[in-house]
Amino acid sequence: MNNPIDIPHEYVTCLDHVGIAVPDLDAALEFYRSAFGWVNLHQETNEEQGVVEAMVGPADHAPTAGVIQLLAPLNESSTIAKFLEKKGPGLQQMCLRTSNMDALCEHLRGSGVRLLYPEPKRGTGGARINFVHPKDAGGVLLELTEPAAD
Ligand code: MC0
Repeated sequence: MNNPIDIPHEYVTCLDHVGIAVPDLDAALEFYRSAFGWVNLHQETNEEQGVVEAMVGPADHAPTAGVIQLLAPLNESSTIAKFLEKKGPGLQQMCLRTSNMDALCEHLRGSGVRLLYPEPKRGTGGARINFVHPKDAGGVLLELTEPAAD
């Protein structure tokens, strides 16, 4: 890939999470609890994204260890409702964490990679998020997240 500005490896710090579309959040939480002993680390509703989400992992998970994000639709027009209708439950996205969203987005756009939003939107815990179009990321919906400072 063309690399017009001198970044990115130090700005992309870890795999933040993989996102799984689920029709029933409680049932999915129970599966990860009973199968693996993983717990609900964080749950919130994101109206703009049309989801109820739960981050699931080991109770003592390290801050840079990737977790699983369970995504249930908030309503019928939700992206997740459409995904469930078209593809059924399963892996919907993978998310990389960045320490500099603006520089990363500039780099990607400069490389011809399509981002879904002109400006980052609000994600989990007040993070700034954007997405690489799946057609430009090998068929994977690739989320980028810059966690909130606190
Ligand atoms: C669609 N495609 C996918 C895909 N969704 N490929 C891989 N993974 C996915 N999740 C493929 C389709 O199969 C199709 O390929 C092509 O992309 C275009 O699909 P489409 O049917 O025209 O488009 P839509 O309407 O399905 O929209 C796809 C798009 C949408 C990625 C634009 O899902 C979107 O805006 N996603 C970003 C927001 C989001 O996912 N929010 C929920 C998570 P073919 O070959 O058939 O042409 S919220 C979240 O994650 C927040 C809370 C957070 O973590 O902080």
